[in-house]
Amino acid sequence: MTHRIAVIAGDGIGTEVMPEGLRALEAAAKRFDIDLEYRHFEFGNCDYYLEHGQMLPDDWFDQLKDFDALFYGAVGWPEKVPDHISLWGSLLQFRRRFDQYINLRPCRLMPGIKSPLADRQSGDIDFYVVRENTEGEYSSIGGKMFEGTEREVVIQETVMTRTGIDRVLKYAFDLAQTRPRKKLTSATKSNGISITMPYWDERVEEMAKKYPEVSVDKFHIDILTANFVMHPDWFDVVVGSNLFGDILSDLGPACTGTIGVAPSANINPEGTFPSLFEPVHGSAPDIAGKGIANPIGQIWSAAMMLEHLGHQEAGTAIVDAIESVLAEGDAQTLTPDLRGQGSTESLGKAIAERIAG
Ligand code: GGG
Repeated sequence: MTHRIAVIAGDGIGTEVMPEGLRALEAAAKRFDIDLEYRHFEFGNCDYYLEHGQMLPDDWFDQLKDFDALFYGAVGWPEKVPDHISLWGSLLQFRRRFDQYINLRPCRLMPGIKSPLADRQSGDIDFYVVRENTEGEYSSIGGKMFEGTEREVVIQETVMTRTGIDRVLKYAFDLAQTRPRKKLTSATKSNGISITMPYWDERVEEMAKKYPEVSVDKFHIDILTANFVMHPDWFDVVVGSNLFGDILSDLGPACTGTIGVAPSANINPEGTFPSLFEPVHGSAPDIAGKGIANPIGQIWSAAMMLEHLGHQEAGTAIVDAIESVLAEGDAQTLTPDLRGQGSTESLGKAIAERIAG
């Protein structure tokens, strides 16, 4: 069976880490005899916007909907296009139109990486952030009034639906149930945000009744972020709204030493539409073009994609290869965010060689 992968590198370091993601995929495909077919798309980046006045062509949905997965790099180049236009014009369209309502973001302290938190060893931090991915604070409902005057007003609504909350909670509880600790933490701010967040809490309580083996903690987002830094070992599966999940899934990897290693899967669990796999990091214009971006977030996302496509063994082999190269800690191979003097390519090649076995 051939898996058809749509490849969209996007902007900035997305174009630099993508070749290393593909190199890792190729190595895994060869070793495990997996048939992958790629098609590269030149849209979904800010240069495309400058040429066409939009991030995607009108028929993007039809062009992409029959692929088995989308492999994505990063989006955004604020000097060319305001960030909210590039994001809403590309990535958020994919998430919404392909109903990728789960954003799954593993957070693990890898061997050989020094956590900025004192006394943390590999194995101490190992949890998932499950982020609601199609509604919540990321809503396009709102508007402006009296623009350009002193009475200027801007309003943007948060949208939470019972369906939207229940389906992300179900995914998170199911995941927690498969984990040894069976622990779920829910992030809200129900004291200050007095309608949507208490509603989320109610849905958590309702869902928890179906999962008696899962222990449930609820935290307000402010103290939860503090606890990510002070007690990252407390967490197992953390579920939150679109915005809170986004923040937690940057903070979590930062606690593990570098956001450069963090992967993500934007999943349509029903398989009606393709799911999308991308590093958590953005396009990082400050280091783009230097060849020093860490490719591990992209490579680990490739592992998640293979697992999603049914190739668990190949996904595990990629993660093992990442861990082995990190544990070795060769400064000539590792990128500067890992305290090395290597490049995107040197790190990507080392991992691909290890995957090949
Ligand atoms: N590779 C992911 C990426 O480019 N992220 C840019 C970003 O700002 N994303 C916001 C989000 O995930 O909601």
